[in-house]
Parts: sequence; structure tokens; C-alpha cells
Amino acid sequence: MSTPTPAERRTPTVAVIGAGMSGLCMAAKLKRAGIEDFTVYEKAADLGGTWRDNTYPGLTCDVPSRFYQFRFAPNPDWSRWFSAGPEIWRYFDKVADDLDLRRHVRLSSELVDGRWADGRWQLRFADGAEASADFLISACGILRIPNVPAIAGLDSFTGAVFHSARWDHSVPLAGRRVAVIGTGSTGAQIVGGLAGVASEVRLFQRSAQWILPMFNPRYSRLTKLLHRRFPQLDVRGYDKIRARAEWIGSAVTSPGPKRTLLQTICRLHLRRVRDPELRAALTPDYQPMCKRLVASSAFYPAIQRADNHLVTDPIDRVEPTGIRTADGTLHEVDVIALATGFDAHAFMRPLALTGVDGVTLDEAWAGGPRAFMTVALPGFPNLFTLMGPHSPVGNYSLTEIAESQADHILGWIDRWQSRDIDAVAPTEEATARFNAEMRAAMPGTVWATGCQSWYLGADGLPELWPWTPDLHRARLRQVEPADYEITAPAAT
Ligand code: N01
Repeated sequence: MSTPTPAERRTPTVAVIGAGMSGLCMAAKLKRAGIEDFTVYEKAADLGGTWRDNTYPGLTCDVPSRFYQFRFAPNPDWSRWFSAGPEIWRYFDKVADDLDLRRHVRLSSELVDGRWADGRWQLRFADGAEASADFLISACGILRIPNVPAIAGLDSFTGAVFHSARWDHSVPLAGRRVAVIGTGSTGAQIVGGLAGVASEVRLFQRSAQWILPMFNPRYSRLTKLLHRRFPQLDVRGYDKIRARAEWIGSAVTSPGPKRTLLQTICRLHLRRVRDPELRAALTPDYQPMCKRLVASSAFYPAIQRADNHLVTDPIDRVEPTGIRTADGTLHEVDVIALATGFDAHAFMRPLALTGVDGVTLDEAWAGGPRAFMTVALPGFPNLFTLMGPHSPVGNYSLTEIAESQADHILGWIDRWQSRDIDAVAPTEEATARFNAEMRAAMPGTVWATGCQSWYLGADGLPELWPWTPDLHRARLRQVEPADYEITAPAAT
């Protein structure tokens, strides 16, 4: 078949689910590829995803600002090495404006059902609206559905109680007693953020966390000026930090001196806690980096304040005026903040998807979420995922991962435009082989060294990309046609 002329190339209709970081990344890449017929369906009334939902005190992204941005959308104006949540939200908002993405975003539009029928995705929304698309791209985010723990009596509490991702800003905190449940990245940041604001903070710790120090200087006016004048500096900064982040990534995925060095830094950092009893209580019983590493220079000073308390006795129940621990103590508080994490295995669910032969996503994922190369699902043609199962989501920048995945997806859309394909999905064999390869590589990762975390699947094994982010990028660039079931257009 001869190569189609530009005029013969087809124009696809693309539906993207979610206007958070990765949905906006996909939208920007589509636009840059000259594709205009796309819609980003967003369930909420505003764009921004995780940066819209998370507004808790102390929220700071622990990935450097210069690397937590799109490589194609430099930002000379970052105020610090690590940015606070509202600044990042503003960045994505500005990207949407600068790249004219907003008119493609349909807000308050929750996709509830998608079916592959007659070579297209047939879509139905919560408000009854319908649409169809040649490609369906899930950019729903991973840490989206709050995990509200089943603690007895939680409903009986007479003060305010809310999850960290649903922070209730109408509740005053100044001079009040606040309980924080959970010691992940979120809990650690909230404790730092509340220091000196609340009259007392009680941190309920089920497991201690290793914490990497995070120095956070301001960018000078001169740096901002230079970056505005020479945008290449921004890209160079991005690449430099990416190389450093790759270095950390390889420490996580294979044992050796790099891992030992990072673990030693965490152990030395813990020495900032002067009281031996408190230090012992804050010392985890597993290797640093087994859970996602928390990065904070504010946490240890905050937890050592006289008005803050670490509670390590297990929670027995919540009562109208506070939290009763197993030792019988009632910890009276005015506010309970649940920093208890998310359902990291839902991905695009509860959205109902039906692929080839009427197979539903729930059926396909009965044994747990799985994908081929983090981006595609067997039996679900022309469906792609950003931040899908097995993405390398550790302490690395998700913006970079989203870009690699979006570029891969664009490659398939380009083949569709050129009339090389009508539909594509990975084969069952390739997906099974990829999952087996992943499992074989897991024992080398630090996540498999014995701890509980959201990285683990139902069978207790980690579910993340077990190699370096570098390899993720490289493998998404190499498409092996034999790994895919491709429907070619009918000959004319
Ligand atoms: O959630 P988590 P998170 N009773 O799942 C505890 C990203 N993030 O929101 O460890 C008592 O890590 C649970 O205890 P245990 C980042 O990827 C990024 O903090 O299971 N405690 C744990 O301490 C991060 O990894 C940034 O024993 C209960 C905590 O709650 C991810 O979000 C900032 C409990 C949950 O920790 C999730 O972090 C913040 C119960 N019933 C977050 N149930 C950046 O800066 C759970 N816990 C980029």
C-alpha cells in the first residue's frame, strides 16, 4: 500500500478521561500533533486533578519543580526548588490557557460507561449525554479515591473529620487540637504544616516512616530572569534533574552502593530526633525506600515540638470527643484528619468498560489490574492508559512518565491516521509475558524487602515498574508489532 498523502490521512476523534496533570499532558501532545478533534471529559467542576483535590496544610511536591513540569512547557517562575501545591495547580492551569486546551475540556462530565462496538468507543455520561470516539484514553490518576479507614465509631465523632484529599477549609485550626492519622508523605507534610498553627497535634502512627531531608531554597530573581530570557536553561535544568532522579530510580530497583548511600542518609537524618525514646518510636522496622520514601525537612522538627505528640498505641475506636487507643487512653481532639492514603488499585474504575466479546474491565481485572507496558489492555482495542497499572510511579516525576506514555499513544494514533491500523490492542501472550518478566524482576527491588505499602497488590507482591524510568521510556519507544493484535483497514 502506498503512503497516504497528507490529504488522505484520517482525522481521529479522541476522548480523554480526566483533566488532571496526565490528561492535560495528553491534550497538549494531541494539539501539538495537529489533532483538534479531541475532548477531555472531567468529572469535577475544575481541572487540576490531584492538585485540585489536595489542598491540605504543608502540601509541597517532593519532586523538584523544574522536573515536575512538562518538558515542552518550561516555567521560569517556580518560586522554590520544591513547589507548594497551589503553585503547581496554577502551573497546570496556565498550561491549559497557554496551549489553548481549555476549550477542549468538558467539566462536570463523568464518564460512566464505555463500550467497544463497531470499531469505536461508545461513551455514556452520568448526565445521560452520549458520545463516541476512535480512541479512548484514561488519564484518571492513581491516587484519586480516598481510603477512609473502617475505624469503629468514626461516625460518632462530634468534631470535624475529613480525608486529606478533601480538606475542609471551613474548619478553623488555629488554637485547636488536631489528630492526624497516617504517617505517609501526606501525614508527614500535614504535621509540618500544622506546627505552630494548631494548639496541639497528635500523630497516630501505625508504622514509622523513613524520611529523606528536603532542602528547599528559593529561586533568585536573577535565576528567574535568566530562565525567562533563555528557556533552554529550563530544559537543561529538567534534563539534569531527570538524570539525578534516574540515579535514585536505579537505587530503588537494584541493590548496591547507591541504595546503601540513600539508606544511610535516611538513617543519619533520623538522628535529628534528640530524644532516644521518640527516635526509637520513629524508627521503622523495614529498609528505607521499601515504602515510598517520604521527603521532608519539616517533619522531625515539628514532631519534637512540645505541643505535638506521637501516638504509637493502636487506635481502638473513635468516640464523640476523641480517639481511644488500645491502652485505654482517650486522646481528646477537635479535628481528625485522615491521612490514610488512597485506593491505588482502582485506576479508572468505577467506570464500566466493555471490550471485545462483551468482556468487562472488572472481569479482565478479576485477578488484579494488569496492563501491557503500562499503557494498554488486551481485549480493549484503542484504549490506552496514562499512569495505568505498573507505571513507574515511585519517587520519580509523574509528568515525565505521562509524557513518555502520551508519546507512545500518539504513535498509535499516527498509524491510525496513516491508515496502517483501524484498531490495536496488546495480545494476551505479550501481556502475560510482560507481567511474568515484571514479577521475575521484583525480588531485586527495595519494595519487596518486607513492608506494607500501596505498591503491593492483592497477592502481596509489588505492582510497579521494577526497572528504571529510563527503560520505561526506551521500551515505550520500541514497538514490537508481534505484541499487538492489529486490525488493518479494509483494502479499497
Ligand atoms: O498515603 P500512604 P499518603 N489506621 O498510603 C496509615 C503521594 N504523595 O496519602 O503504613 C491507622 O502512603 C498507613 O499506615 P501503614 C505519594 O506517592 C505525594 O501519605 O499502612 N493508620 C500510612 O501511614 C504517596 O506515597 C506527595 O501502617 C492507617 C498512611 O495511613 C502517596 O501519595 C505528597 C490506617 C497512608 O499512607 C500516598 O501518600 C503526598 C488505619 N486504619 C502524597 N489506614 C508529593 O509530595 C492507613 N493508615 C509528590
